[in-house]
Amino acid sequence: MSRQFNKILVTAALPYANGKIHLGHLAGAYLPADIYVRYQRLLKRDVIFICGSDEHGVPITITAEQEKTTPQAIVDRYHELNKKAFEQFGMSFDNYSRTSLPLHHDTASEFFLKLYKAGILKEKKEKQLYDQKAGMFLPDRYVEGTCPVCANPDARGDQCEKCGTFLNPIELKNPKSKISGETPTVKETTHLYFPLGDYQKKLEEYISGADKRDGWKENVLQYCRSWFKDGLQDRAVTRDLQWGVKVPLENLNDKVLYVWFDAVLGYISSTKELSKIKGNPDLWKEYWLDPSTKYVAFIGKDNVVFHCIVFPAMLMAWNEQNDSTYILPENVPANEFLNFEGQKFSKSRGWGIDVDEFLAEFPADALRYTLTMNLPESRDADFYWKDFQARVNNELADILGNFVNRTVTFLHKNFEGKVPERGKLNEVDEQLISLLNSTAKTAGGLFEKYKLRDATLEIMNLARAANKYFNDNEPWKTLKSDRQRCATTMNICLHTVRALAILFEPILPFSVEKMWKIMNLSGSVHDAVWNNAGALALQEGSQLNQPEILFTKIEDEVINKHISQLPSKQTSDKKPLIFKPTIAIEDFQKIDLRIAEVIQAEKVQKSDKLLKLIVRIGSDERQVIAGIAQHYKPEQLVGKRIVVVANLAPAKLMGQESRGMLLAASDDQGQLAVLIPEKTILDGGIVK
Ligand code: B3M
Ligand code: ZN
Repeated sequence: MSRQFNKILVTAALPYANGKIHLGHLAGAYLPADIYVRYQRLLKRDVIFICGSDEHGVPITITAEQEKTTPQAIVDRYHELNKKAFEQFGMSFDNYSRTSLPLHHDTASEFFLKLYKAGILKEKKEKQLYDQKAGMFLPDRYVEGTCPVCANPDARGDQCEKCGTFLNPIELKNPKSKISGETPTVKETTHLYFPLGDYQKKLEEYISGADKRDGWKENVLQYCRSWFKDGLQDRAVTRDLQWGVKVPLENLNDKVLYVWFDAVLGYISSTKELSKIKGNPDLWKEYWLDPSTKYVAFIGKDNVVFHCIVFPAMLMAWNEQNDSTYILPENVPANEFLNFEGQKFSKSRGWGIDVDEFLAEFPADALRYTLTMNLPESRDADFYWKDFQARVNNELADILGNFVNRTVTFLHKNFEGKVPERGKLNEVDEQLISLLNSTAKTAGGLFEKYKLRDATLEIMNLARAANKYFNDNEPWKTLKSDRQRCATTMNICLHTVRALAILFEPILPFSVEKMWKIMNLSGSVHDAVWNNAGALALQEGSQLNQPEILFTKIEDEVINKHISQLPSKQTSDKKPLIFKPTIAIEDFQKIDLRIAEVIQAEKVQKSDKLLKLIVRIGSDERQVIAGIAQHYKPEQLVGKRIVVVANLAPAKLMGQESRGMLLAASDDQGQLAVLIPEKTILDGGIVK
């Protein structure tokens, strides 16, 4: 049973002000949120819609370094660009704030301090790589070096892509900072941790609560359950960076809050900003601190853990302090991903299209409709150019646009452009009128359950039914044979245009304004009443405006041009390989590759990656440590003849001597296979 709520608070994920919004972002979180909010407004519910730019985090500082500018300049640029793109797309945020504002910094500091003073945050020391030149600690993927396991020279700080081993940056050999190219040093640092594990039980109750389950998406629930199964761990909430919300503690004031810790609080500070703008600074409390408010957080699936686990736990921790109580998300209707022409959006590969670029060429409503009909509500979905063209031409133009146009044109031609008088209704008239009302009900129910695509299909089906009604009633014939019947038919057609304008408002906010204007109705369609969509409310005899084209069809050439401009799929399927510099045959001949027989194998204690092998190479027996424990059990290797680099300088791994290295092949799917000669070659045999 869902509860009764007085107010609705809707947030949409705060996009990083580090790049432009693309269609995938829109389909993931923003369009669904906007449709939902617009629908709630038409129901005359008290709803606020909150968003803003997420302006902290390492990627922003990296971009600034690359472009030789300041983080502030980067976020200023993208905040403006994204804000404008959202406006063009028709996003109806009540406030679009920024996390670099002092109001946000104050809000985040206050929140942090409350948890700190309550003794919730734990201090821990750890060793991290430090870039002297850049003056900063290096988060995992900002270090590269040689893999300690397979000697891949291009291993990333968090993982070696070659052998698949998960690494701690500290383990890398020859580490290099990706920022300065310098060799980092190891430095001890102190961070504060949020004890997420302490909240696991409460979070599990929260996620599985009966009233919460109603309407929660199965994919979101499953994601949470898998986190619970793995067990929640402490999470560092501070970072050694300059850019961000300064840690408000004297001994740690050279650090900032972890970007996710402050970003989720950005929803609260954005609401505070809105309250100030409205001249009622305490207004935000009526939403965030009132249990009769329903809070719905729209996000894409990659943000689930932060919204369903981390943020609720932070709010629970605050609420334990008993002076004010934040509401938790009542639902987090996260969408899956939208792909583009069958592949993931990728900036580096030029795959996909940014919103501003798209809207420079096509109207927002065409995009809104196409995305709505392809929302990745329960599984990944795709944007295809051909589908876009078909949706615009065959649905928006041929069904909706055509119905509005033929109705209004007919009235101008035959009824002086006035709302005709409605006479006695027949059964078919009654049927259409009842469909206006039932569509409002059905589609509304679907919007309420976040089934936005199905809701929109219902509304488009009403437009289909309206065209059929027009055809079946043949007003061009009754015009001569029974003018009163013709007037009645056209009166109902016009009421259907009105109903469609209201029902499509959440999806097509620009086009419905035109429809409203064509009908010469007073007020704004955005202030219409959803439950009134089917009412026979038009004033008979009132004057209509001239029709205008609602949707322009898209020509094949236009679409084909876009398709032909896509980077070729073959090359983009596989990322280009970068080979090492050419070497002379003499260089290769320095390597003494030999067949070796594995005579013993066991795991290296306290390591889940390393195996200790005793191999025989002719008369020589030696120990080789190999980072393959995640791919082979020791017993699978005993008796196998493998290939070993026999003249590699001895090395120590986890305190174990290794004389030589075995050869293995791996791919980017995480597969690894030890090389074994295709027929029996005795140990000691030369490989060349
Ligand atoms: N900026 C990540 C993203 O844009 C992050 C969301 C913050 S929501 C508080 O996907
Ligand atoms: Zn490796």
